[in-house]
Amino acid sequence: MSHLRFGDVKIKSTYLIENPDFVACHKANYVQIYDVLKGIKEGGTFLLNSQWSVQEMEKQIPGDVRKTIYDKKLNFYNIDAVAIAEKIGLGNRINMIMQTCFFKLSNVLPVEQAIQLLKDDIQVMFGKKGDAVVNMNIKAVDQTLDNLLKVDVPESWRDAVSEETPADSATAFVENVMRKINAQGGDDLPVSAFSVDGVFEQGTAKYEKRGVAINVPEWLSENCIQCNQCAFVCPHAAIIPIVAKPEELEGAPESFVTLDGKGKGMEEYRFRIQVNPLDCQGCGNCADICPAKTKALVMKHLSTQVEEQKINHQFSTGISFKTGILKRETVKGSQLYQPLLEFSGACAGCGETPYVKVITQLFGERMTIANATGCSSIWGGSAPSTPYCTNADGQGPAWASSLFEDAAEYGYGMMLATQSRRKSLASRVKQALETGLSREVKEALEGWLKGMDDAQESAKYGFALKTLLKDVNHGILKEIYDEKDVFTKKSHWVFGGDGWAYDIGFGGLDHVLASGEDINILVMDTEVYSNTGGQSSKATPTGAIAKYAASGKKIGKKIWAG
Ligand SMILES: Cc1ncc(C[n+]2csc(CCOP(=O)(O)OP(=O)(O)O)c2C)c(N)n1
Repeated sequence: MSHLRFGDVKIKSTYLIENPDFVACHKANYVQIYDVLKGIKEGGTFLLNSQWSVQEMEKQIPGDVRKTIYDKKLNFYNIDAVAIAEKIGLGNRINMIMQTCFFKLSNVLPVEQAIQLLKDDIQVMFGKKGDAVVNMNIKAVDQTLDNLLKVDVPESWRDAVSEETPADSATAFVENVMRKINAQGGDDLPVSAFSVDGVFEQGTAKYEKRGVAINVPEWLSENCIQCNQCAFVCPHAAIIPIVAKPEELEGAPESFVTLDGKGKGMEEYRFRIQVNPLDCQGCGNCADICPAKTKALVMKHLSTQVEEQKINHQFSTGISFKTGILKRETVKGSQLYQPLLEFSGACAGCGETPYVKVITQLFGERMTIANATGCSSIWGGSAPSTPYCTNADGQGPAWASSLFEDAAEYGYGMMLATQSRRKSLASRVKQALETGLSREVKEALEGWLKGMDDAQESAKYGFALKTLLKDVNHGILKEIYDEKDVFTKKSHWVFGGDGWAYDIGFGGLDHVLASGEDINILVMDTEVYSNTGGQSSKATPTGAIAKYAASGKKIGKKIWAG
């Protein structure tokens, strides 16, 4: 029973389970992140999916969790479901195995009956995918119970204590809000913990370090051809090239192997591909794309990589991004720019995030984004953590989401607002140029006026003006300085999926395209409504079978002309 408070009224709710008899943790490292055993009943059952032996559990399961297992006399079971699934060919699909365990341990049905029902259900669920998939799932059910082990809880767990985790450099928001919400403690936060205007701190996904991948890439330096394609396709910015001057490598960990930079522009630099194992989701796209004759990336179990690469990744964050040495508009060169979309919680292998990531590498420091509802608004702005981040100068995409249907108009409004502010800025600059000015200020103002619609020129003269005018505290030059956030020409973007672009937001999109204004539109055409589970959109091709269009698509895909 829980109590929700509305002013002075207390409403009792009975729908939340606060004292479970049975808890299952399907991702081993969640025992380190969440209070998974909160409220579990004495003598209850705890099922863990892990590859740990009892000795390893001593190291991996936090002391307070081990003590709860001991104190509450829990029936503690472990199964290495991933090992079974991988052996059968199911990859990391462990749901049938975990369901079989649930029915064995929970006693809600006689286990034989439950297993038969599961197998019948497998036919219904996977029949369309063919016999091979059905048989693999049935095999998974059959191989479960022999591998389900009751853990003999050691006496020593009675006195187990959690080690203090060393504080990192996280901000107050991360400590006081984000971590609490992520640990399922959001209900306990007061309203005052949040900002009144709904603004969330940027770049906080990097503090999550979820470690959810089963396998992560290992870089084999000797095979690497330095093409950066692995980084280009990574949906999570969890693998990036490190380009360093030799002096930046002083104090590097021993395993921080680097190569001589290959190709024009790289002569003075050392090169390395750095994997960030705790933010990787294990999709394997990097290893698949690697074009080297003998692959330079191979997927290895997280536990074999994490210790060494965690430290190497940490070290790599101190090395600056080498912008300007390779062409920004190339696959290889773009990857030397900081992704301003890092470590989103998008699904492993997401096909949307790599496109957005590379756009942030090309334009991120001056971008605005109006985002339709859809997957991209979920991985782009899931409270409490935010993957859009800023560079070392504090510049990055300004992102907001209004509604599913109005993203185009919303972005158009952002563009018009900036355009009108810049127009008025230009007239102030003209006015100022008619007054007596120092030579430097005059040159900077003239340069800005001439180049205001050019990204590089407006940034260059804008930077000069910020320096020259920072101490001015009255008059027209102060008014100009106060508009410094629009000195640089913006890159305005509207993001959305095909459900937005072809169906629900099409009218606004058409209107904005017809305006001919300088606004960019990215349609992430996944050919279904991905975020709501796979309904067909007008972009779904004829005959395609989607989750919620089980009998296929009757009419053809809507095509954009021109
Ligand atoms: C007016 C309106 N209708 C329906 C929804 C529910 N809804 C949210 S996202 C979404 C699907 C988005 O699909 P798509 O635009 O293709 O983006 P994707 O998730 O595939 O990236 C729907 C139907 C909504 N938020 N607003």
